[in-house]
Amino acid sequence: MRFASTRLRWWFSFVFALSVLVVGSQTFGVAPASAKTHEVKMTAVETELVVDGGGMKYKAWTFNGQFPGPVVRVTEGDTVQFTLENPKTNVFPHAMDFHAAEIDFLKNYRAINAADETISYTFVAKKPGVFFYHCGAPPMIQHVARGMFGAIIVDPKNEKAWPKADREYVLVQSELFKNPDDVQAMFDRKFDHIIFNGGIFKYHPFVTGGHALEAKPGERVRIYFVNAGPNEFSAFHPIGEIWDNVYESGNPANKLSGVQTYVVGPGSAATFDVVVESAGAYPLVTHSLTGALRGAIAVLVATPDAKPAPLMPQTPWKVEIPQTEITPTPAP
Ligand SMILES: [Cu+2]
Repeated sequence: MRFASTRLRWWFSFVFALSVLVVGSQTFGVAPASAKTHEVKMTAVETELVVDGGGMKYKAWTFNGQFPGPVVRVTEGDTVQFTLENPKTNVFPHAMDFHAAEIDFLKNYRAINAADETISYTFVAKKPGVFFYHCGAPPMIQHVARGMFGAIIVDPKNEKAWPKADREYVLVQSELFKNPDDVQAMFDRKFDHIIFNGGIFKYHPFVTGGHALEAKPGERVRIYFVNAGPNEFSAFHPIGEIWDNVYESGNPANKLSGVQTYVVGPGSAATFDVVVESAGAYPLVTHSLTGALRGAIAVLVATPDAKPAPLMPQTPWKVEIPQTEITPTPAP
């Protein structure tokens, strides 16, 4: 009961903070042509989340109660004013490391205690792309394995730097260790599952509770792909298709064409464009098959009826906290 009320209180304060952010950015936002400043606040939340359609619970450590954390989206040249809070309802120290930032690690990425401590820092997102963010509190391998990570998209300032996407998704790959306290298993790479967006076969339509990612035939589908690790490499491949373009770290300047499989190491990211030629099913997998067959299959279904979808679609098993995207997409 205490847990429920704490959580409720946290949730209301989060919704309030978010509405202030959203309203603030709409009311006081500067002209679209110039760089913006985004206030991004996150709260470390140690909580229990469901990670498969059978209701399996996992003692996750999260940003904002989400596994992965919220997608942060800014434009190249924008400033991010970031604050992390570690409420006293938690037990462990936590921290935040943004791979999109170029700032002093010692000063900014230090861990803060579960005593309502906060840490704030500011960075300019100078390079476009898709970047990993994660908790760096020791042991970092455990904080990453338990879910303290997410994606930040830095859209290129020049929209014409690459083709316009018709549809966009974010996929974050990670390893799931059944016993979240077994740090030795993490060092020994004894993972039980490889998952996308915090769920085992979350986007596999043949699995209970799973729901495919959708697109219309002929659409350019852009996948912002992050590999959280903590240890395994991803060999990202679209079964039945070929990546039209792959952009290393999501930077339009790093363009590859006609790629079957592209390796994304732990702590790295890339942006994948696929134009689905015809209606059908196209499983997106890590072709490291021990990972695919233990959870890392996301089926992209091309159908003329495909509806608009959020960047990180949620499935029926994830109902307690709706997904949020912390920073609104900048106006064109
Ligand atoms: Cu942490």
